Amino acid sequence: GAPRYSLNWESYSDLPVIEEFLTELAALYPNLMTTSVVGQSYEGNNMNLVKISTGGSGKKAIFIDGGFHAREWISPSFVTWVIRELVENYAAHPQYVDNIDWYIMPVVNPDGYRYTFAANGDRLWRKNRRPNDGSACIGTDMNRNFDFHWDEGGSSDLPCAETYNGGAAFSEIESRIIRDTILGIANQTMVYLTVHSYGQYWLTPWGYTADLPANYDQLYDLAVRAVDKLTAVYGTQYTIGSSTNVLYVNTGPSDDWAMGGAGIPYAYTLELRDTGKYGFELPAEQIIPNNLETWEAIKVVAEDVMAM
Ligand code: ING
Ligand code: ZN
Repeated sequence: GAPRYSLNWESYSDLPVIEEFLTELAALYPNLMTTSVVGQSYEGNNMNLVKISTGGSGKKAIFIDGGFHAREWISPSFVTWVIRELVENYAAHPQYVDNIDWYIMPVVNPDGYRYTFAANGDRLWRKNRRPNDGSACIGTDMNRNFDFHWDEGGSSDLPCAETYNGGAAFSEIESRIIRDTILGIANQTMVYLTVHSYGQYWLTPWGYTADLPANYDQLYDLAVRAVDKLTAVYGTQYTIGSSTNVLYVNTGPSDDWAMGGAGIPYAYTLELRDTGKYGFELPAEQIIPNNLETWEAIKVVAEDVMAM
C-alpha cells in the first residue's frame, strides 16, 4: 500500500518530515525497527536513534550517522534511504537485518539542519547553532569537537571560523550525545560510517596525522570493494584514502574518535556526490541515483560485517 509518511526522495526534507518517517515506519514494522530519542540538541530538537534488528543477542553492529554538517542535505537523504531499504525492503535481502544490528542517527545536527531550511536561515550553514561566549558568531564544527587528538591542527580556536573546535573537546551537547550513543554499543559495533558531502571520497582515519592506522590495509581493502560496486552502477568515481592524505590535516573528527577513542575497528567518512558542480546544493534529481549507487557500497560493508 501507499506509505503512511510524506518523506520521499524526490526532494529534500526538513527534520519534522524525517521524524514523521521514523515514527510511521517504526509503527508499521515494529518487529524490525524501533526509533528513540536519545537526547535533545541545544535548541531542544530531538536527537533520534533508529535501531533495526530482528532481536537476539551477540550480533555485530553497524553505526551510521548523517547530518553532521547542516548544509550537506544529501546526507540525511541517503541515511533515510538506508533505513527504508533495510526495513521496507527487508524481504529483498533479509540477511542484512537477520545477522546485523543497525544503529542509525539520521540528523545529528538538527538545529543546524533546520536553520538551513528556515526562511530567515542560511542554506549554507555548516556548524551547530549554540551561541559562543564572548563572540557574536554562532556554532561549533561538530566534526572538530571529538576528543581524540583534539585541537592538534586543522581546526580553529576562533568562534567565527567554519571549523571552530568548540573551545574544548565535547563542548557540544550534540557531540556528547553521539559519543554516549556510540559508547553504549561500541563493544558490538564493527563499522562506524559518518555520511557527509561533497567530493566523492571514501575516507579512513587518521585526520590528525599522515601516518596510517595499524589496520589500514583492511580498511582500504573493504573501501575498494565497496567503491567498486558503487562505481559499477553509474560510473561515479570515488577517491579512497586517509582524510589527511586525501584532503588535509584535521583534528577532532568523529571517525578518528570512533577508532582511536571508542575502539571501533573500522571507521569511514563518506563524502557523497558531487565533485563541486553543485556542491552542497546537489539537485534533488540526483538523490535517488546517489542513493542507489551508495546503497550498493553499504551492502558490501554489510557482507563483510556478516563474515567478521
Ligand atoms: N568534509 C570533512 C570536514 O569535516 C573530513 C572532511 C573528513 C574531515 C574526515 C575530517 C575527517 O571538513 C566535509 N565536507 O565536511
Ligand atoms: Zn561535512
